[in-house]
Amino acid sequence: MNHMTSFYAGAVAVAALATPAIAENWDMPMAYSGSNFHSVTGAEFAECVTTGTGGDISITTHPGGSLFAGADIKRAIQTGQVPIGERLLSGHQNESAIFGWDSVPFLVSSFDEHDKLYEIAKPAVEEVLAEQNLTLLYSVPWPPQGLYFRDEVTTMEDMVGVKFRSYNNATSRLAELTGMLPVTIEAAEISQAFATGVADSMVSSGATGYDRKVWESLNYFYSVDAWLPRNYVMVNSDVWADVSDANKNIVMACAGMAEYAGTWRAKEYTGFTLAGLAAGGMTVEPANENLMEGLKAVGATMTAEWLEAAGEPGAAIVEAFNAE
Ligand code: PCA
Repeated sequence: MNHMTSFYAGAVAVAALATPAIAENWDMPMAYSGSNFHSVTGAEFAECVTTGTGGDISITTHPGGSLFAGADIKRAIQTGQVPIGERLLSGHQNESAIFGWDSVPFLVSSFDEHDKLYEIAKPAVEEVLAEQNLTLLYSVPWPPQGLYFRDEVTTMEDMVGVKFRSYNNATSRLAELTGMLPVTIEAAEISQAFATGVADSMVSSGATGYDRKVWESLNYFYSVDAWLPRNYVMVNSDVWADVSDANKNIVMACAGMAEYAGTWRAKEYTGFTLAGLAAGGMTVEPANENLMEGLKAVGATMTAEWLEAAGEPGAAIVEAFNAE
């Protein structure tokens, strides 16, 4: 081999080493509207990963349930139909009661308490996710949950027979225990459901009511701060295992920033969206004492049921939280 050929061979070898892994495109389904703060945070996360990995991993978000409806997103990630996605995990409480830790009524009512509870619950959630071939990247809470109604509600009796939009087991159970009639509807579909009278009430954050302009159909929002559920951005664990260590570090750094920014937005958005509901013409006020008392009794039943379903790991979460 002359000098020229050996130089060339060497250069090819170096180039081969320097050649990045084949660029991957990750489609990321998200259930909530593009304008929702979770979707905005997800889009920033996607951009951070795409830029940070130099395009090795390029993420495209699909908000509003456009790629998969909310209820189908988790399975799509688990089965590798998509590598990554965002889901409200309490929507899968039937698979594991642990996923419902964030929908236990009145266990926490503020962001700070919720953060403490999350830190305690997180390892147990990650353990169940790992068994399901899922790796958690980041998670962001929704603002505290309040009650929406078309008609004024001042007593527990006023709720009996009202058609109620639910988004997970806990919300359906709340409806059953208050004598309402639950029907599960994705957030992306609620404007239509309220406009057509398929539902006349729901429990949700000011954020979701604001995003879906529910003042066009509903007239009352009662803040009860029942719980703060969370969205989770998860990656298929097989896909994750194939990501280089360098890129894993970048993805996790972007995830950390997204969790921080998303949580900050959730807090900021709470007051802003409640003011938006009022500006849209809704009566926005705290539930009266009588209603709170009735709801707390319902909450106590739901808490007992959750503890029963979640067994020892569930009890350990609540005990550790109460001991703080
Ligand atoms: N909005 C979502 C879940 C919790 C929330 O505040 C929804 O209503 O579907």
